[in-house]
Amino acid sequence: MRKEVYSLCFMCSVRCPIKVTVEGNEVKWIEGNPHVAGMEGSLCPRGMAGIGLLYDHERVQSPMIRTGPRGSGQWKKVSWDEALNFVADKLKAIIQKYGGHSVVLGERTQLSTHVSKTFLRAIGSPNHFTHDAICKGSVNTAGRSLFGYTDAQMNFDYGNTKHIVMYGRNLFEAIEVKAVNSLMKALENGAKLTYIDPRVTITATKASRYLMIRPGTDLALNYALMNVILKERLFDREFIDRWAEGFSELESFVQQYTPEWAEKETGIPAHEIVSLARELGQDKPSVIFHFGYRGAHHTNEIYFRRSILILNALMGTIEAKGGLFIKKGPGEVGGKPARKLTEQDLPKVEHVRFDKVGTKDFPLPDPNHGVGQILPYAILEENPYPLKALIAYRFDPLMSIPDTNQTKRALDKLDLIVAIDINYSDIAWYSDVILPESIYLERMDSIQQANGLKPQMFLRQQAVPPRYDTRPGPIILKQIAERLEVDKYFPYNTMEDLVRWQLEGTGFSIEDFKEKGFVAYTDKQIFWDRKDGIKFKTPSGKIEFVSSLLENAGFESFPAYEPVSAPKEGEFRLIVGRCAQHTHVSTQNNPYLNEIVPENLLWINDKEAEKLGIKTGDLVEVSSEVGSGIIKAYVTDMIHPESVFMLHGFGHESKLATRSLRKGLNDSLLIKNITDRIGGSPAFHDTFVKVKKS
Ligand SMILES: Nc1nc2c(c(=O)[nH]1)N[C@H]1C(S)=C(S)[C@@H](COP(=O)(O)OP(=O)(O)OC[C@H]3O[C@@H](n4cnc5c(=O)[nH]c(N)nc54)[C@H](O)[C@@H]3O)O[C@H]1N2
Ligand SMILES: Nc1nc2c(c(=O)[nH]1)N[C@H]1C(S)=C(S)[C@@H](COP(=O)(O)OP(=O)(O)OC[C@H]3O[C@@H](n4cnc5c(=O)[nH]c(N)nc54)[C@H](O)[C@@H]3O)O[C@H]1N2
Ligand code: SF4
Ligand SMILES: [Mo]
Repeated sequence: MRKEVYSLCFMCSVRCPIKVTVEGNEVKWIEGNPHVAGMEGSLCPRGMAGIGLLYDHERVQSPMIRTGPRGSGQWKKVSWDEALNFVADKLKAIIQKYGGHSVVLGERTQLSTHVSKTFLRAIGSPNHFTHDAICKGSVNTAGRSLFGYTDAQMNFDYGNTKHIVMYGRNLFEAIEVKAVNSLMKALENGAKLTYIDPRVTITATKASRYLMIRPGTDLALNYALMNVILKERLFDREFIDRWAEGFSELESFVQQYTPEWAEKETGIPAHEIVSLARELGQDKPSVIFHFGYRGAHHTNEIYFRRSILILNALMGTIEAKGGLFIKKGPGEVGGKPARKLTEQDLPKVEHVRFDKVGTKDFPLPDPNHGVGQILPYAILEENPYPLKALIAYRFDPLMSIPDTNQTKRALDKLDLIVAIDINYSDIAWYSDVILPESIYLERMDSIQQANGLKPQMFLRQQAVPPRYDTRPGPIILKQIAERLEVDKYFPYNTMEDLVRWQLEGTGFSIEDFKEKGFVAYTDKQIFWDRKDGIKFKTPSGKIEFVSSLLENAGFESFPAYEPVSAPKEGEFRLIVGRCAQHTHVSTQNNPYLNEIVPENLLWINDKEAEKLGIKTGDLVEVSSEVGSGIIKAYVTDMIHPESVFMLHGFGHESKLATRSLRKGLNDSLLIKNITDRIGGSPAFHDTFVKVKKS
């Protein structure tokens, strides 16, 4: 029998709504949910490769317990009872001896993150962290410092924009399907795209203006744009008068940063900066300066992300058609959101977090997410206290935290590593126990509260039964909790029970999701009134150019610009990023995606390559202060001479993932683990490397 199941893709975290065609227990086809505006049936390459994941015999098929040394690949296949008892017994002993706070759980934020947070609170640990800071911590902090909202609480009206500026936001390769479709439509209708990157990406090829910036100098460009915008009075005066605090401080600060000054720093001609500012002045307020995620990642990234948001404010884009909007929740229309387990009366935890977020040592990053890249330091230095167990849940610290060698040394100190994964990832390979989760097509998940211009809820509905001996994450965690006798916080036996519990009081039922996969609280788009209705969540209720968040913590709102150092002779600034065919470190072993992009290459500028005698296809050795490795070179004039580039996520070491084993090079082997101590992001692009023919 053929049926259609509406669900949510999870080949990456964007969670596009999908329609899955099922015959018997087989998935025959997956496409974008046609009922959802912006999806138009489309999916990205990874979304299509979900079928490859479902039928992949190289994913983890049953719980496994390691029998040889860590990383030796000696495993015993065990029953769920055996695996769960093993984990619970170890955790019990660790908690008894070192306290609940010695247990850390790190995960990529997902729909059931409320369950893992509850699990940690139940065992008395403050040490839950997500990927958020590692991905974009400083964007989050910048948003809170200016508007009182995190980046996750804002979005862009791509479809109606007249001009979008993206700083290394390589949207047409680092994909969100709805955003891509909407922006393509806007471009077809005449919108402009200004794209800034030291490297010519696919997005650069679709741009109306591409600026090959000197790596790391975007902040200088933005200060010069502000300089012109203020001097030539190109900003939205009415909006600024009504909503901004600290305008005069900003104005006097940027006076020194002229386009001529910025030309020397960025390599972008002064006249280009002036004409860009003037064009944006004409197109405002239907303008977007995308806050981005992974473009320029440096130790002062907080100020770069703030500068992007300040430009949005100056052009009055907030709550304008074709600009930046704050996501609206069900409360806007008198509705109630789905419940979360964390809303229960959970035990208080007394210890500070392992990363010290929320203390005066690290006051500003978002305590809802923590700062994951601090983990290796916390373990190695036993500061603030010894950590003994790590549960890695859909997160691979070995590849996703910079400096793999250091992370490995830290993991070696732990008494227990548990991986809740679907693949033989490098962390699964290095763990003591693997608890395999059913993949997204095989499980129901917690409700997705989708705030936006129209608040909605989506449901990941199970399309087919699990092919192998796997379970949904919230069931796995509940079953460990039972063994630790803290299961009273988990009022469900099945995923359906959990979802029904979440929906209580919302006025919606699980059956309401059958037809289209989502429910809407309203069918009208909600924009707030730009004259009087914007609810900024800063202490002043305004946009804080001079930020109380920063200043109260002892940081300046406008520190003087520090010039970006050029690499020494024979060195390059390493920059990294994504391609359309892979998700981070997850999909390199996918049978379809591996066939299309099997390995990463080192992009190197043609003139620099010539000096080093390097040709495309040559094997080269790349080395930094913290590691080195071999990779094939790709010689091109499409990259700035100061930088070399490689895709993130390759160079896997797990031998049970045979297609991706040792293909390409792991960027985390080379990148130093240093952090923007104000915003929380790792400084991914602050490592210099030497390159030579191997
Ligand atoms: N296909 C695919 N799509 C994804 C993901 C995925 O893994 N695969 N992941 C999702 C996630 S979690 C994220 S965070 C986003 C990431 O989205 P993006 O941040 O758009 O993605 P990256 O590929 O990391 O792009 C970084 C770009 O910044 C450029 N860059 C490096 N240094 C500088 C600089 O100094 N200035 C400027 N202006 N640019 C610089 C790099 O050359 C690179 O092109 O993508 C999301 N979408
Ligand atoms: N060196 C370097 N480090 C980076 C980046 C970089 O560019 N370079 N990018 C950063 C960014 S932007 C991000 S967002 C993070 C992402 O960091 P991660 O979350 O670590 O990366 P992912 O590839 O999304 O997924 C990690 C693990 O989840 C598993 N997985 C996939 N689906 C499921 C599932 O349904 N259930 C379970 N239990 N497991 C699943 C995969 O097999 C993989 O082992 O990495 C950051 N770290
Ligand atoms: S962007 Fe692609 S992989 Fe990510 S959820 Fe959407 S379709 Fe799936
Ligand atoms: Mo990310």
